[in-house]
Amino acid sequence: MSLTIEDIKHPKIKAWVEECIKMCEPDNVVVVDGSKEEYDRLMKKCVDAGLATPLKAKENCFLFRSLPSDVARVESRTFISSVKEDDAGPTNHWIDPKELKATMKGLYKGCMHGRTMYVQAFCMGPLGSPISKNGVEVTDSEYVVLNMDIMTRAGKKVWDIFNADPNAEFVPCLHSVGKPLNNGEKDNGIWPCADVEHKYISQFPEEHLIWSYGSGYGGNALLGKKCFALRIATVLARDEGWLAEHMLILKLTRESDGEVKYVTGAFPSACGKTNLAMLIPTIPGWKVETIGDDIAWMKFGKDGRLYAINPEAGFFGVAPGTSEQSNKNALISAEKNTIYTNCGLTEDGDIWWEGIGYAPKGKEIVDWHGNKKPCPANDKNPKDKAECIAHPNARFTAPAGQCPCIASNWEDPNGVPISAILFGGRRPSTVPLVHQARSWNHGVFLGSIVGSEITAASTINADEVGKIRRDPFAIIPFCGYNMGDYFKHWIDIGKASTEDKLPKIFYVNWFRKDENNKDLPGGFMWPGYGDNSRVLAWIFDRCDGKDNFVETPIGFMPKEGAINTDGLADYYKKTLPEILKVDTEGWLKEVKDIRENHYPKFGKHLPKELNEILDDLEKRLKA
Ligand code: OXD
Ligand code: MN
Repeated sequence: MSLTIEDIKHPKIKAWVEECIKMCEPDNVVVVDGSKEEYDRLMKKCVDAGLATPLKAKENCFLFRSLPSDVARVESRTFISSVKEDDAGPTNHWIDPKELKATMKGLYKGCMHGRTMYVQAFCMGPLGSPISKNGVEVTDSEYVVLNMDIMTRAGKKVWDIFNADPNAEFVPCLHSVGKPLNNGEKDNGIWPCADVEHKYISQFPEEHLIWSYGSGYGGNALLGKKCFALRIATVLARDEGWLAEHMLILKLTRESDGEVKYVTGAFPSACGKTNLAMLIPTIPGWKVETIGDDIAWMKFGKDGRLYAINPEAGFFGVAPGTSEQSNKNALISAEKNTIYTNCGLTEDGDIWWEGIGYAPKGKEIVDWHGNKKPCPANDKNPKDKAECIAHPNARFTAPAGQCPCIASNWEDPNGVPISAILFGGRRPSTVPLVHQARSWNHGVFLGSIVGSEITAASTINADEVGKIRRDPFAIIPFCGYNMGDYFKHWIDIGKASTEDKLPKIFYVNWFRKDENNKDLPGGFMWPGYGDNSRVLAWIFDRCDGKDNFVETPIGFMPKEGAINTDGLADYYKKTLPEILKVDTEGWLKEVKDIRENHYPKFGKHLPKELNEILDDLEKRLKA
């Protein structure tokens, strides 16, 4: 039975929804119940409006195409609107909340004319978990409701929580695509959104409030994800003494004795976070299962250990590059009940993208703009990005429960105890395959220096090539407050427990290159993907304190023979010693870059502990 506004009993939610109705002036209001019947009805509405195409080749799967102006998160239009500018810090865009609210109220006024307003209650995290948090998204986009239905626990079960407790906390999330339909106008198959200069993705950290306007895409619009589970949650975590992180969570089992360890990992975009979370080990005797692929919320248990939950219920994965070889488990996860966005459409009604592992069948294919093109002969990226069949940020939204390697306890309300935290980026030089921090604070230092080297492929500015684009803790676009204070929060978390109970911290680098070695596929000195299990096995043993390491100036590293190389191609066996040694000269340059270019950005907010570790590292490298 569908819900109506009368079914909302929670006084604060009711009052806030009424305010939204008054401001946005929708034609109708629907309270989302989360039923299958409702999902099917909203999807049919999208199909009838020409916004979605059912995929003949995949059960209950649909393809959406957005406008070229609305294909990704828009960091330049994302605001941390704290009362004081200093609280947003040097890495966030800031507008005074009074000014931003006045501007956005002007845009919201009447913005839902001709549209239905959906009121969707959702829970981030397993229902009933003490770590989970609830929100309500008000939106005029069916696409958002459908995606949020996959990505969160949404609907009646969450309304029941609110109706049972009039004081239950919630994060209000207001969203509009910013495209009112006046005088009977229709979308007519055109993705609704506003011009870039009218897009606003706003977080008001003091009020734990989210206002998003003008974009219908991903992290801009599915407000439970980046806006709530990271930007607002980092603020909640700081204030309440826990961690909200841009991290995958995996379960690692040593099959010989069934011993299990849980590992989280933070990597900047395009470093294979989803692939690592769903890895298929190449070494026998090890099993990797997935708890989450993007976000981890970690809280201390009574035993002083950090316990993590995945606040999400689905994967919003990047499609291009996902293949049987790179991530078979992701492909299987998205075989049914999945929403695809900006992928190619084949003649037999299936999706296709560059890097899928095969050329499309048939003569013609429809690209992400909706134009017919001759089928490419292979799945390689064309030289000109404009020729791509799928947009490079094309996505699949798939229920996490469909993943063949989802851990049976992925929804444990108590979370899973974390033994290791990994950091990493794309570093073609200097940073070895793996090294372990000497202490929690040293680990915080490693998190604070995460970054990827800028390559000719990622910039049009030749002067930038070779420089490091730092993305500390891979959370720069998602931290809801001053990053210097965020570092301090991590240092404080270390003080709340003891080193033996805290997770061990590691820095990994799958991306060392030697362009001159023609044996190496792509010039990469390490195969990555399933072979990363070799490094995970070493990390597992390190967490048990096994004598498998040597001390070096940069931390603990595998001693000779400690990384399992059985079955590894000879050319990788040959390059392994090179990526397992300390490049003293490279690290001294790193120290200089951190001291001169990176840390000064955080001014007085940078905790002194990080400068001390930096000085200590330099001393050790020069000793
Ligand atoms: C994502 C991102 O979409 O990190 O997960 O941008
Ligand atoms: Mn992410």
